[in-house]
Amino acid sequence: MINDQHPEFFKAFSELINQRQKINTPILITAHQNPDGDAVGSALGLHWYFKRLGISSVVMMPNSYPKFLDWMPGSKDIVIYENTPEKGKAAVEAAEYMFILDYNDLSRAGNELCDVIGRSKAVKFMIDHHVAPSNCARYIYSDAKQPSTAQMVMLLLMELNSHELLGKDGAACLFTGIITDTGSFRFPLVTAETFRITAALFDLGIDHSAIYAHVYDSYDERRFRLLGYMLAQMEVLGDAGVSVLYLTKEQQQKEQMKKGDTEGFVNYGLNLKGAKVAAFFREDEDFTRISFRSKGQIDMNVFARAHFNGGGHVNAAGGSSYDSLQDTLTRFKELIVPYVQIA
Ligand SMILES: [Mn+2]
Repeated sequence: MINDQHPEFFKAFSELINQRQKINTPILITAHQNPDGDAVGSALGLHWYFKRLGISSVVMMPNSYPKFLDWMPGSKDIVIYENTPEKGKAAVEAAEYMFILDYNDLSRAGNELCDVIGRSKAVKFMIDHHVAPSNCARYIYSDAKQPSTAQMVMLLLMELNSHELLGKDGAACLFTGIITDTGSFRFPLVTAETFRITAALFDLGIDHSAIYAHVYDSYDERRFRLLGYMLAQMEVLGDAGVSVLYLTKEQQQKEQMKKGDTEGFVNYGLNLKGAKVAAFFREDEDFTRISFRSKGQIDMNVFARAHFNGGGHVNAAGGSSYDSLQDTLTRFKELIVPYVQIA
């Protein structure tokens, strides 16, 4: 129960909604940079809940979300800070209450917005499932054992016996967060509880097949071609169970790659029989973005923090490198083989 494990958070959240008449400005709901299905889903889910309680709220993301999420109810009204910084700043400055969803350190809101949020006097509530939360919120509900922030939002509302207020729209948003952060219920952190809360979302009338089609059957041709390059040049460190995936800058330019096109590409590496670790390197203008995935106990959060300026979860982390793509790949291969062996 959240009331037992995070009593301060639970009490403050309960008071907030019980005394909602006293809130004078829209509650600001924020999530991390490069928002994914869980960031957008948990934020919009909470937004729908507030709406049906008569609480006005604004959802703001540091930059735009991937196109496969633009069907989500309420997504059109999301403030994208990068596109409209003045509007974003005004929303932060006006807010008396702010939610920090699916991130646990202000740096994850991006260079500019993190300062703006840092200066805000709003009372901040954090709901997040990443490891090692910083002390950037007044009330913190942080649990790295939870498979998604959307699940945490649902648990909170269920404990308050008020999740039915989500309605079909809010439920669809939370369901999207759950499936995208769990690889459709297959990642290790999924528990019976995940299925119980998902059942409660079904009871609210979600059309799960339609949601799956929106999220997974949304590739355009460009994405297939990029995927083709990446798979054709996959390197396998067979003995170590590591698959190395990458796309060069030239390949991305040739296909006029757009943001979000390579979302989920790293997961293909784990489809290889015997693979324990997959890494995907995307060469950018002056650096390389890296995604790490692993199975079992191999801790990619620790690995990414130690070697590639990143972090995340045990089985899913990210990082970056300012060396050339080739040097980065070489360095990764040298580091990962002994790392897998000792794990
Ligand atoms: Mn998440």
